[in-house]
Amino acid sequence: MTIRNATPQATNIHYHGMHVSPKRDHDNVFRTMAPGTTVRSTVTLPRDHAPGTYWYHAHLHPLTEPQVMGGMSGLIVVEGLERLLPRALRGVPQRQIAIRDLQVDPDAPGQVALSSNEIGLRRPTVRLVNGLLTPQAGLRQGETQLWRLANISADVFYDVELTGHAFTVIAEDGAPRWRVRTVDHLVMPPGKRYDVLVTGGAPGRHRLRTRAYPQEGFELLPEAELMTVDVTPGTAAPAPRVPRRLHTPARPVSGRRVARKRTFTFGFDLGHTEYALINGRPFDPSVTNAAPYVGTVEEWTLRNTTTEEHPFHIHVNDFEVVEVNGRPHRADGLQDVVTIPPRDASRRAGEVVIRIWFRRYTGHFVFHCHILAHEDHGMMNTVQVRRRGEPRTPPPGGHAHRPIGSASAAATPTATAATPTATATAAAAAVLAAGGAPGAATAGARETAAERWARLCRLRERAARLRLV
Ligand SMILES: [Cu+2]
Repeated sequence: MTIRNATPQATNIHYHGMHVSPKRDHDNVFRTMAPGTTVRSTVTLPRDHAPGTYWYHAHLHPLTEPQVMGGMSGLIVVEGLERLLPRALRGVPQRQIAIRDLQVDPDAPGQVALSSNEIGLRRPTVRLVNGLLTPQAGLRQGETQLWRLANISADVFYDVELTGHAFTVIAEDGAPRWRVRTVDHLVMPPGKRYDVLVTGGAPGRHRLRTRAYPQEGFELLPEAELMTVDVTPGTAAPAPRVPRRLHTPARPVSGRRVARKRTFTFGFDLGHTEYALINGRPFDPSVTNAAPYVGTVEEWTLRNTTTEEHPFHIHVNDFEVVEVNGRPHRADGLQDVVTIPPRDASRRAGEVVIRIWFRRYTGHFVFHCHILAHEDHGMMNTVQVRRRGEPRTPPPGGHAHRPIGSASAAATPTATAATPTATATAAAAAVLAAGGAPGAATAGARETAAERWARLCRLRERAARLRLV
């Protein structure tokens, strides 16, 4: 792919969920693409790569949240999922449903929040599907479609349902499931994908919507309509039978010998710009936090000492969840995003135990909280997968690490990211850098009247400069 960075900010690209090399010009988030440059990016998929829904997005610390919320993302479909289905379902129509949101400043109509300072975790947010406000889709009664649901939002969870219908989940995070389940709603943390079969039910107007979701640290996320689905009369055929188990290249890892155990504790230290911590420290671009050997399986305990949920995501390799809050968990398949539950009323940390098989690829990559505001404020660590005898080394250089808010705005940019395979949302974005003091609208912080006034002045000044008003 050829990627032209037409924004005034540095950026880069991550291929979320894909089992590909993290080195050189592959899935390398330590790379920095300078403003105005055109670079190449190569992704080579192994033959046994799992088919399903993936996505790409900007991943430059600490600008990931505003760049992803600004729209620098899109879907990637690795073809072949339908080949795992019974013959009758192999040709079903497919639909890509990329869900994200943006914020409009109530005091500056028409202004979209495009920097960390402007994005308010406690502000109302407008939900979009494929970049559109409540688009419309059609389905015939009795007809089955394959829907590729993806939450490509920067920060917020969705609890997705289609009124009067059920979802038959055949893949999660691009990994076909061993066990197929039919459910009436799907909680989707940022970064999560589900490939589902939907069969047209009663004719009439139905709604794809998110139920209200009580995401701690955010305004109560209200119920919101995402898409209108008109079911036209047809044959009231029964939903096609899907085998309860799929033959998937995503192999379980829970039965394999564990070479090493590690614990990572996700916590907050509010009052600092870098308030989101792992094992007591914010992200340090010069430190490799874990260096497992290639080919081994490790068991990681992910602990959460905060009152918020944190969706853990790791690059390059999927994992299997084996335990949640001390109880054994029977996974339906592999995944690349898992929500670590918050601490309980007695302040005992939430806990998820996962097993990861560091297959095939050596090199440096990261794991982090996929609430990108948390990631930008420090909740990220570096992993180096190495061969035996290979030394532990710091992450590759060139990784920008400026405090949030220090970049400067220039002109209205547009970015055109190359489109691997298929794109559901526009990969273009206008991303502006923040001009003011950091942290004004971040988690937990209530803005004072003076801060709010200063922020609005900065916003208006910038809007005037860009001739947006
Ligand atoms: Cu988090």
